[in-house]
Amino acid sequence: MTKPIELYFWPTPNGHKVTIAAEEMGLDYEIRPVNIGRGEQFSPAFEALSPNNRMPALLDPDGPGGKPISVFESGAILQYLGRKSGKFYPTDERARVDVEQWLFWQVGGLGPMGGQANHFRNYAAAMTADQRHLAYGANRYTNELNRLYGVMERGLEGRDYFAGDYSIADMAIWPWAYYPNSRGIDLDDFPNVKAWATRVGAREAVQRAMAKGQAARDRAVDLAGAGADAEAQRKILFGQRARR
Ligand SMILES: N[C@@H](CCC(=O)N[C@@H](CS)C(=O)NCC(=O)O)C(=O)O
Repeated sequence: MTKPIELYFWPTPNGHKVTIAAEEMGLDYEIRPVNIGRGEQFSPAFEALSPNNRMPALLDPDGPGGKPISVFESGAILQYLGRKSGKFYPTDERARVDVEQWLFWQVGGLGPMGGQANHFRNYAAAMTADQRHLAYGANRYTNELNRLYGVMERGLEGRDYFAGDYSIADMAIWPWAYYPNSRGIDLDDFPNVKAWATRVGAREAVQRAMAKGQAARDRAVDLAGAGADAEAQRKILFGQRARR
C-alpha cells in the first residue's frame, strides 16, 4: 500500500491552495503543520524539501517511477497534483494555457501584492512607531490589489470560472480572494468576483479543506496583535535576510 502524500502546511492563503487541491482531487494525504511563526520553516528537514523556507511544500512517497519526490512553490505543487490526478488541469493545449496564465498570474501578482497590502495595512502598524511611515506602502499595495481585482472582474465576465471550467487556477486564486476586507477591498465593487468566490466557497471539497486547516488555525497567532507571542513571531517572519 502506498503511503499518503505529505502536505507541509500552515493556514495561510498559500497553504489553503494545496489542501483544497488535495480534497478536490480525492488524494490520500496528510497535513504536516509547519508553524512559520515559530520558525519551523528553517528546520533542516523542511529546508531539504523547500529551499526557499516557505510553505507549502509536498512530499509524495509515490512519485515518478514509484520513488519519492518533493515539490516546493504552490503553483508547481498544483500542477504536479493536477498531472498526477488527471483532474482540474486539462491536457488540451489551449485549455491548459488558459489555466496556466491565471495560475501564474496568481502566484506572481495577486499573492505577492495581496500579501504586501495585508502587511502594510495590518502587520506593519504593530511594528512602526510613526504610522505616517506606512501610508505610502499601504496605498501602493492597496491600489495595486484593487487593480488586480478589476482584472479578475473582467476575466470572469461571461465565465463561471477563470479558465472556463473549474481548475487549479481557481484553487490558487480563491484563498487570496477570501479575506478582501482586511486588504481594503469591498467585494460589492466586484460582483463577478463576489459571485465566483461564493460559488467556489460553496464546494464541499473547499469546505472540507478549510475545516482541515482549522486545527492549525487555532494554533496560529494574530500577527497584527499585541502581546509577547505576536511580537516574537513578527520578529521571526519580518525582516529576514539572506542566510549562509
Ligand atoms: N511563492 C510561494 C510563496 C509561499 C509563501 O510566501 N509562504 C509563506 C506563508 S503564506 C511562508 O511560508 N512564510 C514563512 C516566512 O515568511 O518565513 C508559493 O506560492 O508557494
